[in-house]
Amino acid sequence: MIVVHILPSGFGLPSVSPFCLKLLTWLRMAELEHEVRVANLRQAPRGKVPWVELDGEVIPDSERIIENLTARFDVDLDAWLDAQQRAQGHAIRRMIEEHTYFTLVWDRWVDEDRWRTALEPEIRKLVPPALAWLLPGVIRKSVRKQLHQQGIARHDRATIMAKSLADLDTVEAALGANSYLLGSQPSTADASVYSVLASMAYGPCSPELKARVTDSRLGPYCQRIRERYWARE
Ligand SMILES: N[C@@H](CCC(=O)N[C@@H](CS)C(=O)NCC(=O)O)C(=O)O
Repeated sequence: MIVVHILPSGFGLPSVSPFCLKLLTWLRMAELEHEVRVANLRQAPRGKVPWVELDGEVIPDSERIIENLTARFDVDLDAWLDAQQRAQGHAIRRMIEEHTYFTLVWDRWVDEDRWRTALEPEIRKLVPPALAWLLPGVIRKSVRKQLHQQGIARHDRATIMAKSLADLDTVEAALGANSYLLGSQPSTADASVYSVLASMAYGPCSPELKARVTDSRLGPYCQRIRERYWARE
């Protein structure tokens, strides 16, 4: 059995972590049975979620996990793609995971509105009650530091929003009139794109980013994936 270690559900999402939502969505796309466990981050093999255990092996990193499971269970969601589609999927996935994701994290953790109305109250629920006055602020400080090191937090809010919106414009243009990112069927790139777009559309998010997803072709795209894979949630 594949055992998946993830951050818990929250904000109306199956996991508060986009990378966990990506993996969970991919597992549903691939129809692979799995058991979900709420992770203890101190046990995370690379200090990050998600990770999986399979036949005594511990595999970190959503991309490595998907490559590994694809080979092991012979379920290649991308078998129908030609080389050009693969390249497009890869480029968009990297943009979403290595850039758009960080604008979302900034929006959740640093923007005062989101912090006060959504993040701090949610984290208070997840930490031991005796430390609820302390831990949210400590975790926020550590996330701010990570975002500064990554680079995104060195910009002002307007610049971060513009950068995020430019990525969403790119995803919408790439999607065109397709049902899924690369055509009429889902592929691995959809799991990744969905995880960040759904986090914006259904979770706490700046109004301008949320509207950019919900009030465009990206809105029905998210709904299509949600209805197909998450209707039984
Ligand atoms: N490249 C990794 C990224 C995973 C990642 O950044 N996970 C975040 C949650 S969305 C995390 O574990 N953050 C905790 C931390 O950095 O302390 C993957 O694809 O799994």
